[in-house]
Amino acid sequence: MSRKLRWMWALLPLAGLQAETGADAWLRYSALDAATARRYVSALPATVVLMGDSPVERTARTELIRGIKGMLGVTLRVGSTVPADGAIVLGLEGVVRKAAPGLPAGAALTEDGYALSVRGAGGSRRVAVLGGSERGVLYGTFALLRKIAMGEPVEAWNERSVPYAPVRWVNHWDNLDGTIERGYGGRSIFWDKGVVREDLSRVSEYGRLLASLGINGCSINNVNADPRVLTPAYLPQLARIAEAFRPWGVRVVLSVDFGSPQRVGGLATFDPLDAGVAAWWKAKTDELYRAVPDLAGLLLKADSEGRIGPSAYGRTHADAANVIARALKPHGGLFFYRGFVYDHHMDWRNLKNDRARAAYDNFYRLDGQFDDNVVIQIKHGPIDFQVREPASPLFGALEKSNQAIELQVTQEYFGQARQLVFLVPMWKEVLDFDMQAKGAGTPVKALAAGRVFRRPAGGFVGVSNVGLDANWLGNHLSQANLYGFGRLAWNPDLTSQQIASEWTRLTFGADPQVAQTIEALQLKSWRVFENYTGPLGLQTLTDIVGNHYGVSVEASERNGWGQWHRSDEKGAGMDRTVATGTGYAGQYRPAVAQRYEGLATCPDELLLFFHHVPYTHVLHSGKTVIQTLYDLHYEGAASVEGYVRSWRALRGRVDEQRYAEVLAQLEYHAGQAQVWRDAVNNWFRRASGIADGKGRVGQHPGRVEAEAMKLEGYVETPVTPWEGGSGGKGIVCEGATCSASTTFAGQSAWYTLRVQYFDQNNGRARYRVKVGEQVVDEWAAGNWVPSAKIDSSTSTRRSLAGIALRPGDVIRIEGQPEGGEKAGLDYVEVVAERP
Ligand code: GCV
Repeated sequence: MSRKLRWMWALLPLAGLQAETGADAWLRYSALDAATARRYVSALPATVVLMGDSPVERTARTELIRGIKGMLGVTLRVGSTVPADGAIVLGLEGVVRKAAPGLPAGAALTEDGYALSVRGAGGSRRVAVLGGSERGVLYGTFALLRKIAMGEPVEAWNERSVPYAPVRWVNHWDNLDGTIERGYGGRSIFWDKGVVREDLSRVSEYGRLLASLGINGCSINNVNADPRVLTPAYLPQLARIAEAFRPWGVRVVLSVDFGSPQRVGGLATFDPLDAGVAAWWKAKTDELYRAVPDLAGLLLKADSEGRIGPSAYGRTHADAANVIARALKPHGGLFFYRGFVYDHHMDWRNLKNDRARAAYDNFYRLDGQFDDNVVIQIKHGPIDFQVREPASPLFGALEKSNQAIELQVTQEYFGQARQLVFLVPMWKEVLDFDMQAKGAGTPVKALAAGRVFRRPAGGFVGVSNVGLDANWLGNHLSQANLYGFGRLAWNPDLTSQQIASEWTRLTFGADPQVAQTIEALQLKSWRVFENYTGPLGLQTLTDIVGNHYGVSVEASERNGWGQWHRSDEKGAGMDRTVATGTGYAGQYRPAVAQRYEGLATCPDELLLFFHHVPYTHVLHSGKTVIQTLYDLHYEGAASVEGYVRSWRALRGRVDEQRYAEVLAQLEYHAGQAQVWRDAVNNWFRRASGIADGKGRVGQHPGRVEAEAMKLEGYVETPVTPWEGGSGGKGIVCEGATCSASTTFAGQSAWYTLRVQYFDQNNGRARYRVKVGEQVVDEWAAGNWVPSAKIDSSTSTRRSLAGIALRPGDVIRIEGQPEGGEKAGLDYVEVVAERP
């Protein structure tokens, strides 16, 4: 950027940016600056002509008018024939070519693809948006609008774009009562109190967001499915959702319960090989299609995490899949069978047991037995959306079955939308990973899309779980994950940088400082998160049997769920080698297997996923495992502190509402990263008995433990697990109000005061901080985190900058419990401010 431009941006008014709720996400169509808008207006025809009349095509025209009005401030005229003085023409490729001859030739567009063509100049310019299907017309229109928002000159718009894969779906884990399993953006947009919501306007707005990315299918209920959705009372309700989505080209998908023939069908069995069961699925599917003629398909989670499945009758997954797929076949529907099948009662004492093996072991022998409209939906890694997993070996193993990759947009193991984690770089690593399934050159994306073994169906499924909250996902920056999923599903060759940059510009505008800052934050956030939550392939060291949020290093051990990392006093990591371990590494094709099998060839970032090594093992980096764990946790937490500083510099450049909401989120995030840093480091310090070479772990200058303060009414309490609290302990208030005081003994200067307290979700305790007699801060602990306990999940930081302290000052924290929340405290930290 030129110096002059930088200077002009610096002059931007610091006020006047309108508050935004985030509801429009990346489709804000906010006004471009006057000069750019003028340039577009004079380069574009004033009329739009739609050569077609389907609901989806009409949506395209309405969207074009809306976008141009918002960004350029002019209203396109609606024409019915192509006028001599030029027009923007929308329609199916064949239809437009006939009506407006002279368009450049190109290979026929495959379904859902689009082409943009710009001919002529000035007033008689013709811009054509051609679709391979009605949806293609809509996708091309969104692409055109994106180009305007990105500032691309009209002359450069010529392009042809076809989706990489036919399946570009999202899944929702919404329950009929309106709650969402692993949803962090509020209640369901589809369901409320056991029925489909009366007001489906949010579904239609969601359809718009999905269509703008080229997403063409959406499952509307939890894979932990309630069988009632297949009863007659629900059919007209499902039809209403389909109706809300239809103008956006999004087709409904339904999750089903495998026991339905018995549970709601009144049969004595749900055995997939029983003729009566097959007939039931056929009749039920026919009934579904009468209600929703464009239903895209059905989805099933079977024999997993307590869901019933074909194992009840000793049948195979192929038997189960085919019986439903055959019922769908005459309607053109697809049947998605989840590869997420594993035993959650595994014996942890058996060192050969390994949950990571499960998907491959369950499915690879059945390759060739699934009907052509069955798709095996495979999570991107072998475990369950952990912070780093290798690509699932099942992608490279299935040659005669359709497959789709399942990516999780909702941040279940990634700070649950309370923390900033842009998942696209992680997904890219998996999608681009070469499984060597047919020699080199078979990346996961090509396998999932059915391109390697020429399968008729396949593609990308994202677990989205958006909710009714204005910003859909629980925070503004998490929207980039939904955007990124959709863009990758259309074109997995896009880079993380391209996606981050597009999303930022569309969502926050063209100010270069805003763009650079947000892009940089997004792009590094996954690795930063990995650094403080589970580096070197340990997986996410979270409360695996509980809320999947806070840190709990041992929660995954010694239970049947099989997410073991087997860290003990001697070393860490799961031995998954063929030679001495569970044999999981051998599920990959030989070239990949060898790389993971060898200690010397296994990449550091997955070392502890594949090998159990002593803490003193030296990595490729030259550092020991233990020192790397310590260092990465400090680096990670420090990076998140940096997020706050970077964001603060955007004050006045982002509208006040989003600025304040993101700032609050990042400040909270910085506190959580510190909790993780200390917990994981203290745990490994205790387990290994090896001190931090840099002397930081367990040393916290300026920190005063709450239990060491002068307490009035407060009593000491253990924190469980111990590593979640500083010193393993905290204090809780057993009376109406309590206080904890300490006398400052440092030098007179300006300080930041950090109060680490416990903000549970079962009350709204009040806190007040005094220095001497002066109240310097007070707040109510009303934050929502998924825990009602004094633990690492609820441990929250309040930072108070610019406090002048003198030796002898008494710092006093007063707590007032409310509900079940006992105004818990962990420590106070006094941090000198840099002059
Ligand atoms: C819908 C993980 C999640 C569950 C989820 C399951 C699945 O185990 O924690 O909430 O259930 O995956 O993908 O089926």
